[in-house]
Amino acid sequence: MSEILNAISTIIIEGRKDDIGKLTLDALEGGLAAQDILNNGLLPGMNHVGAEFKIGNMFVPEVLRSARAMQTSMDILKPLLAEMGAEMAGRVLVGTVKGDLHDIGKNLVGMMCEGAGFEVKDLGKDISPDAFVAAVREFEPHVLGMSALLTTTMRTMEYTINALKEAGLRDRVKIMIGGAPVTQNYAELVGADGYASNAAAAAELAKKFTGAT
Ligand code: B12
Repeated sequence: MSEILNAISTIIIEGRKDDIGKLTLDALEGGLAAQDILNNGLLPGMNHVGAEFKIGNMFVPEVLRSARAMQTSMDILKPLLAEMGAEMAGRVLVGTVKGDLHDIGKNLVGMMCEGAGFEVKDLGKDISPDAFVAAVREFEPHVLGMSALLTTTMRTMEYTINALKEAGLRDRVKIMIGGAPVTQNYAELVGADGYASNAAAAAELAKKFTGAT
């Protein structure tokens, strides 16, 4: 890996948002392709962050810093990637269910999926089943991720899945769910395709669903 790609990975791991923009531009000016910067600079950095987070060596504020640095670089690269028709890993739609205002974990899931190369649309929080259905119809995601942090709102995941069934859209999207009260058993009970306990595992699950590696 070239020196500058190594430096980009390091800056992502260290979450240095103010330095990553200049380095990304330097790499482009030095002749590196946007796809190369994404695959061999940003993603290895973010993969490292995900792995460290999973084993408890990095914590939420650090992951958020890394994700923001990643976002800064992606803002520069995205138009170039789109121009070159670079293959994204797929589309992921995320949102926190109706009645629930907790969005920190959901934001992390979105950022980690973006870090894994997905195009992510974040609907925000307090999202009704109908709004999820409308967004699935419009955005046509490969994966829908629903988050709930309250035992009182987790039932809404089931209602949303039912609404997708009624709209005839259920089979067009893989559904993963998560949040503190959610479990693998619950995912099976409500007919989701999977559950992940943290953002890194969520990105891995999305990759598994779409066959991206
Ligand atoms: C921060 C917080 C708040 C903040 C939320 C700010 C925000 N912007 O999100 C505020 C202050 C607004 C808040 C409000 C309330 N809260 Co609150 N809150 C928390 C707290 C302390 C941390 C949650 C958090 O962000 N954790 C950090 C993130 C990174 O972890 P996470 O959300 O679990 O997400 C990870 C995984 O779960 C997973 N994941 C998450 N989403 C998804 C989605 C998918 C698809 C996948 C695959 C994975 C995944 O990956 C994430 C990253 O690794 C928890 C306590 C706790 N320890 O969880 C209580 C907690 C969730 N809140 C609780 C309560 C009761 C409330 C209130 C009702 C309090 C009140 N009386 O007003 C209100 C409800 C408001 C509402 N309608 O939603 C209770 C819930 C109890 C229950 N059994 O339902 C908790 C557990 C606290 C407690 N012990 O009592 N809260």
